[in-house]
Amino acid sequence: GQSFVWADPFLLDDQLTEDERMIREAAAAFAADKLAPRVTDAYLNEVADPDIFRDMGAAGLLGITVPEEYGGLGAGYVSYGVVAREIERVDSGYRSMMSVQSSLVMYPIHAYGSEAQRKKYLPKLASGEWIGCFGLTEPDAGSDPGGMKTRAKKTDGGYVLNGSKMWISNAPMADVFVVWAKSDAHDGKVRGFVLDKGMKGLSAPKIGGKLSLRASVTGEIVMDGVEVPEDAILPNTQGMSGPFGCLNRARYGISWGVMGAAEDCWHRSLQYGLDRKQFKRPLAATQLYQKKLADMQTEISLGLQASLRVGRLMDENRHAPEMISIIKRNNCGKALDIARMARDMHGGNGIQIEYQVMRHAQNLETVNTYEGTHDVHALILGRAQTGIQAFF
Ligand code: TGC
Ligand code: FAD
Repeated sequence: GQSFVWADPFLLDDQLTEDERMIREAAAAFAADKLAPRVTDAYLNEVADPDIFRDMGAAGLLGITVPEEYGGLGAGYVSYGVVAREIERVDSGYRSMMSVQSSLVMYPIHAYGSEAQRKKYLPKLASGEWIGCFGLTEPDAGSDPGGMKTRAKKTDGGYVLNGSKMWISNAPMADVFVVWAKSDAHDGKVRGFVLDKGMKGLSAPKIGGKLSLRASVTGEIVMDGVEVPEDAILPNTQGMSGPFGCLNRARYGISWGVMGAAEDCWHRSLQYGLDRKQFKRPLAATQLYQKKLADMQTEISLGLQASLRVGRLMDENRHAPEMISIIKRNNCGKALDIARMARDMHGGNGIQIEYQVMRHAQNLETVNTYEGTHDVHALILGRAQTGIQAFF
């Protein structure tokens, strides 16, 4: 037999390789040392610290799946997943900073870029010296990014870009902008471009007033006749499969990340229920409280197991986007439910920053929405079963 490990019911740790366990432990130590001490202040004051990229880079946490020759770790998708889980255990905004840099900026430059682009950008993105952002969403094109208005017009020496992107993580502090535009020279097909900070006509104003993901900065990208040279285009992708290929990786990482945030809520609720007495006994001695703890444990262990399975399939190149829709949708929805439940279980204290659970709940509202909303992933899965697209 095997005694039951309440915090790891299906012995997930046992299913990791030695290397994956080491990477997870390193990420957990980093999160506890470098991220946890910063998060309360960052969240309350809505400040994103660019030094976090340098710190993550020094700890080897940026571009986990990018080959070592470009500054990455050359590890697999399970390693990337366990890192996302440990970082998001502290804050979804910190995981956002990491996943945009790794999956949405380094991945496309590696997968779709020229050798010169890889050499120019990847090492500095891996070290965190440069910060990257990914511009797909626009004010009038969110769930339907194919409806984007940004245009690239061919000129003699390159392209001119016009348009604006909305809700872009890291944009106000970014050095490198991966943006997607319809190109007149390619029958209006979507192409990717890598822009550098300081280009004429390029700006990235911050979006203020967020009540969610306050430790991560979000902005617009405004492109007002930005002239880019020919070598700014990502040569090896055309059409929407380019940006979607990046989203697959980021969504997969999110499925692990949100389980980390949910675990933090679960463990805090358990401790709170053991410490807090009402009606002369601990809250944790009541049936309702225990049922909630059981629900949290169940959903988290099932969610992590599913993410691990998809990660293994990704490492074998046997994944389909719909698998990723299942785990992104389910794990985000379940994590949000768990965080809201944790807020409730903490009573009045649950609204205080020092108990942290409401911060997670607020963050998870965004995570349930970005990278394809909960309902958009349902429609992807509905289409895969029925053969009928129900988007419009
Ligand atoms: P559809 O007709 O389905 O496909 C168009 C083309 O794209 C290909 N494709 C994919 N390729 C790879 N992976 C996927 N997951 C793919 N999904 C589609 C498809 O094969 C086709 O290729 P081709 O060559 O035949 O043209 O496209 P559609 O326009 O009808 O799409 C519908 C829908 C809903 C699936 C899609 O638009 C969608 O996923 N919408 C959600 C948008 C979204 O997720 N935006 C995310 C923005 S980035 C972000 O939020 C970052 S936050 C990160 C952080 O801070 O952590
Ligand atoms: P909409 O598409 O307008 O959706 C509004 C509502 O309508 C949702 O409930 C949705 O599910 C529903 N809906 C939409 N279409 C349908 C349909 N066909 N049938 C039924 N219901 C439907 N984007 C980037 O490109 N890069 C980033 O780095 C980035 N970071 C982000 C950071 C934050 C903090 C936030 C909030 C967003 C970020 N996004 C980013 C944008 C994000 O991906 C979009 O917000 C998301 O895709 C949803 O688009 P939307 O906000 O326009 O909502």
